[in-house]
Amino acid sequence: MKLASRINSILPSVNGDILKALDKLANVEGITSVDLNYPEHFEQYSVKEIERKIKELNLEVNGLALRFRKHFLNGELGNSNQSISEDAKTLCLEAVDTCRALEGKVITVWLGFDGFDYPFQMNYEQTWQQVKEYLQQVADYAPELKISIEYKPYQERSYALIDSIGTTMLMVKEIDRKNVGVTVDYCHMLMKRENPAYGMNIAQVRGKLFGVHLNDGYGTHDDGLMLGTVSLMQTLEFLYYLKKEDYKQVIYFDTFPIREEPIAEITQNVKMIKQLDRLLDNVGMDYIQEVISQNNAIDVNELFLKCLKGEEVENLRV
Ligand SMILES: [Mn+2]
Repeated sequence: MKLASRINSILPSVNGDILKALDKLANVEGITSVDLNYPEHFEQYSVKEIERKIKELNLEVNGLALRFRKHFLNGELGNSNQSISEDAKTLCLEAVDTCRALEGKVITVWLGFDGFDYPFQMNYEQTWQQVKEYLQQVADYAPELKISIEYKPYQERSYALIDSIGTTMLMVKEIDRKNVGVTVDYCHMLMKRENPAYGMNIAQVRGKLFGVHLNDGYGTHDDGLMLGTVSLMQTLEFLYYLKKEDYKQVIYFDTFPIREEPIAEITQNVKMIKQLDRLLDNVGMDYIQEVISQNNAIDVNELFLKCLKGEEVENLRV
């Protein structure tokens, strides 16, 4: 199982020093991979220095995630000011170059500012086409990399342009490039009132699942809580489908420890995912498949009870 975690969780505890944050992250047992934000994580040290540190720590670079700052407040690739949307594309291409230098595989694009707050504010179709064409250009610039769209229904904007598994898959289909797919974020799915396993499975079975962000929350906000702590059964179902389809890519803990000691928090996420993975084995993948094939809520409830049985949980040690 390849696991990564949010570096920004650690940064405040190391005076914002990215190399020290990587040191700490690598010390967490079970963490194998790293996702860096572009450009924010490349402001203190050169790419070479970061690369050297990552190699020294024996971590694998999964990829880079774009972080668009204030310049893009009114939109990134979809900005109606063409000089700003061109800047957004340039930032994407720079991220591609940096990702190549670090031998990463995935560029994650979350367009947090491409959206609208008012009726009559956005030209929907024009913006859609513009974003589509820019993403095609980014994909064609980086045919050996995966370009993955991470959607979120709202926040930063009241409505995002790409807001759900449905609009993301439509965008991916219209972009029509093999190397463009989806990153699903569990909390974002809850915010859209998607059932995470279902939404993820839509992308997964079509070969378009390029990234998974796990966390938990109550559905209204991007709470970024430790995984499995609120919606345990939905998390278990999500992990069941990842396992069933033999997901081999990185799982990234996108959680926000604000009051918690970050390393302890990341450690809990690792422990939880390993425990839930063993629980699936213990309950039995075939048995779960059999329950699903019955399409019967009573059988499903029996499955829950089986998951809760003490003696089985007792056998589960990380
Ligand atoms: Mn995320």
